[in-house]
Formats: sequence, structure tokens, C-alpha cells
Amino acid sequence: MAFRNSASRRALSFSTLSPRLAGLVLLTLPWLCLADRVSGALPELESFVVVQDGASNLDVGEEAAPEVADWDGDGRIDLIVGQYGYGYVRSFLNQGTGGAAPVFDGWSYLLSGGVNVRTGYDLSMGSGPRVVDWNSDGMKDLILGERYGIIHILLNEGTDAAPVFSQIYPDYDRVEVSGSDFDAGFNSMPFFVDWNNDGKRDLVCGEMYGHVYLLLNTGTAAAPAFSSASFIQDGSVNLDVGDRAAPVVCDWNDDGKKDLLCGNQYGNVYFFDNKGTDDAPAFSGWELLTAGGATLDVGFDSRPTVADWDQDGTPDLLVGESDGRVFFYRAVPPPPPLSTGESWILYE
Ligand SMILES: [Ca+2]
Ligand SMILES: [Ca+2]
Ligand SMILES: [Ca+2]
Ligand SMILES: [Ca+2]
Repeated sequence: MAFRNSASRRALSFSTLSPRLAGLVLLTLPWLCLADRVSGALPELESFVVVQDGASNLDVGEEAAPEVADWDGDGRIDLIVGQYGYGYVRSFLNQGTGGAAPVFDGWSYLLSGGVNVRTGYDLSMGSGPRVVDWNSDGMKDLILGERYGIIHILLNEGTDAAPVFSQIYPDYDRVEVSGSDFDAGFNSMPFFVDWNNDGKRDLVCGEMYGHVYLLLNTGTAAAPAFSSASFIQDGSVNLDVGDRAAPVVCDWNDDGKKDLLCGNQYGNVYFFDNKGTDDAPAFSGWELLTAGGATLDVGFDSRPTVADWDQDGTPDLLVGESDGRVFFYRAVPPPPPLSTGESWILYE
């Protein structure tokens, strides 16, 4: 019995192996072939674990909207979470050692001008935070979606490792389209990505009725500007996840083209596979993500974000939910790939 490598035509002799050992090698092969991640396949997600704060579930009350960023610049990822209740935003700084899932023990509200960052004056306000360097000055800024559809911009006037904001609500800057405030209607949920790969960060934004806006940056990287807002299409109709769209853009199936993940009011996460190109994404159809062998469902108001939470090299999914918790869905890392071009064929 022997194996031949069909690519290189090298032949290995297993004549020195016992029949039992040769059988073990043979049994191992299907696992290797099946487990090797195929470009275009979705990551396998495990069942969720509730992110902890000390010995308890991390809990912001209602409508958790998580964002992952190294807020304090210490090299360890932290968690920024928007909430229902004045649209305050909480920071959970990672107390862990790095190289593993973050460890939290307490939190604080983000401040601007010495008072809590907020998106309104009454309890029934939510916030959808994103941390990006809006004006490309090397310092992270804070962008907030909110109940009434505006997108607020809080520019960091401190340093990247110690953000400082000074504006007092409602005098935050706002995303504008052709000189007027952008207004998504209700429940703006922003996400930033260079959609068309022109070197400038663009804006996608979910809204109340399940659609997702695209605003291409027609300004510069340092001074983003938008001249129009249009709904992203699914085939020939507006992409639609039901209600309360909460988008994330990333290449989720690892085929080199950015895809769209989107939470909704009913707790699921939609996957829209990019059937176009990475420069010009196009969508036609969707599927719901699964985790632990079942449809991913956090209950209500899924707000996803993607980050390598456990620092194993594979991006994971974090999803906020309506009761204020954040669920961690670990993506199972692919095993080391087989050597390029090699496939082993058994022959006698
Ligand atoms: Ca940190
Ligand atoms: Ca900045
Ligand atoms: Ca762009
Ligand atoms: Ca993709």
C-alpha cells in the first residue's frame, strides 16, 4: 500500500508502516479534507456565551449595541456599548492579559464636555456607537446612531490612547448629505467601510424599517462628505431584513469580497453574500447565520459587530440584544491548510 501525491507525482511508500498505522493515516484524510476551510464557506459559529462583567452578565439595561475597539490604546481590545436610556454609551476596558477573550470588571459612561455622551433627553433613546478615525488625524473618534435617525460625530480632541470630547449634546457635529443633516428616519445604525475601495471611508446605515443606506464619501479621507444616500439593493429591490437593520460589512465568507451582515428586530443575523466584486458589491438573496447548529437568535434587536474576540486569529461575532446583554459567538478557526496543490490518492 502506498500514497501518491497527485500534484507533484511523488510517491510515498508506506511499506514500512504496519497495516494498522496505515489505516489510521487513511482515516485521517477525510477529516483533513473536510476541515480545511474552503474560500466562500461560512465560518462555523459555536453557541453563544454571554459576555461577563466581573462575576455577572455584562448588562447595559436594554438594547445593547456593541462596538469593539482598543479604546485606551493599551493593545487590548475593549468594548464600547450603546444602550437604551438617554442613548448613553458605556466603555468596558479590558482588564485581561491580552491574547485571549477580554476580561471586564466595571465600566464607565463615556463623557463629552464633562457630562455623559447621550443621544437625547429622555429615557426612550438608544445609541449605536462606532469607533473610527472620522477625520483621519490618527485619533479615534466616536460616531453615534440614534432613535430619530441622525448620526452624531464626536471628534476626539485628546489623543488616540486617551480620547477627549468637548461638545455638549445636542451640539455634536452631524453627518450631512449635501449640506443638510442626514436623516435615516428612525433608529440609525451606522457602520463604516471603504465600500468602493477608493481609499475613502464610506458609511452604511441601517434604519427602522429594515433597509440599509449607502453613503459614498465624495469628500476626502480627512473631510468626509456625502452627496447622496441610497438604499443598498438585494437583487432589484431594497435590501430588507424586516425591522431595525443593524449592518456590519466584512468579508465573512473569506472569498476576497466584502459581504453584509445585518441584525434586525427579531434577533437574527442575515448574511448577504457579495455576488458582485469587492469594488462594487452586489447582493441577490440572503441566509440567516447559524450558531451551534441552530439559527442564530438573540431574541430581539440583534446588533452585531465582528472582531477577533478571543484573539485566536479568526474573526468572531458579537451580538447585542434587547435585554442589554452582549452574546459572543466564537468562530471555529480553520485547521492549518494542507500544503498547496497536494492531494493524496490511495493506491495499491
Ligand atoms: Ca484596551
Ligand atoms: Ca480623528
Ligand atoms: Ca470609499
Ligand atoms: Ca465575501
